[in-house]
Amino acid sequence: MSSTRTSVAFHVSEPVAAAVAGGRPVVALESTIFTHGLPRPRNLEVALEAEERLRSQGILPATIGVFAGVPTVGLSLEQITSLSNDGAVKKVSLRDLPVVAALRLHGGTTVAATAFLAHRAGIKVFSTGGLGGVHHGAATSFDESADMTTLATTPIIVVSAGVKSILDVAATLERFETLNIPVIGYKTKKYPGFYVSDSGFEIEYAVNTPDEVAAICSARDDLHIESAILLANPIAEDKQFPPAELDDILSRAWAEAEKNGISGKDTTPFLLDFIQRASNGRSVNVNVDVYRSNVSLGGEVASALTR
Ligand code: PSU
Ligand code: MN
Repeated sequence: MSSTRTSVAFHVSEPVAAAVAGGRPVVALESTIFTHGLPRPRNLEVALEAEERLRSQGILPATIGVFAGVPTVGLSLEQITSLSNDGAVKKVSLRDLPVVAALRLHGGTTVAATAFLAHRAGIKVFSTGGLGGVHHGAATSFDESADMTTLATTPIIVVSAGVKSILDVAATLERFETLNIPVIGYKTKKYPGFYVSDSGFEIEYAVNTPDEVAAICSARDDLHIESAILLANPIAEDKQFPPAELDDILSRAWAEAEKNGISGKDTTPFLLDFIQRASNGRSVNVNVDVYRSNVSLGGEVASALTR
């Protein structure tokens, strides 16, 4: 009575599979950013604009998420639209993938789950906004993002604007070091702080061209090193969120999270939402600018990798 298992663990769209097989440039995009990170209806606009931006650079976008239980690399326009409008969609990190798959749920994939699926599909570059990292108070709460541990074992390039100052940036950089995850600044040795161009922490290396990033990637692969390469791309100073104002909003955000007993996977969305409301939506504009720039740079790196 044995039945053959015809189901595959995940679905790669036809165009993405063809581009990967043909060595053409593809950039992976996550879905938590539009399911849990940005307010409606802006979330959908941003998700679609990111895809369009890549297409105009001659790069194939592969937005990744879980649709009706199917981890999907290369969500369709309809699928992205429906995930953007669905309030019940789960925030899916790597540990959640088998659960939402079996229960046939919708999910927005975090950096961890997206990187995992992108790599499995053969994609080499992934652009996001900000990475998860070590939360303040992690020494007692143990709240550090699975983004970090997953990236330690996932050989991909991740373009981000660093980690938000909602996190403990110093502790996060220490963890990247422990986990053998290199952090490379794009045209800077100042680690960016997502909303702000400088988090106040120095990193060791800077590169000035996508070709240098591609060379680092090849060297990693030649060495069979399995960790991700983090390319940190700062927002331009004239577009950043006013740093002093951000500090003030952040202290209120932490206090509010504590007061409301927010923990676990709810913490990051709660803090982001607080910042959006406290800044009257201005943080969203910065968030979108940061993301646009990371998407474009991801496209340039993906092109460099095909040269
Ligand atoms: N940073 C952002 N916006 C986001 C996230 C991070 O600027 O939407 C999301 C990403 O998907 C990231 C996740 O992987 O939050 C991290 O959540 P946690 O801290 O629960 O691991
Ligand atoms: Mn967490």
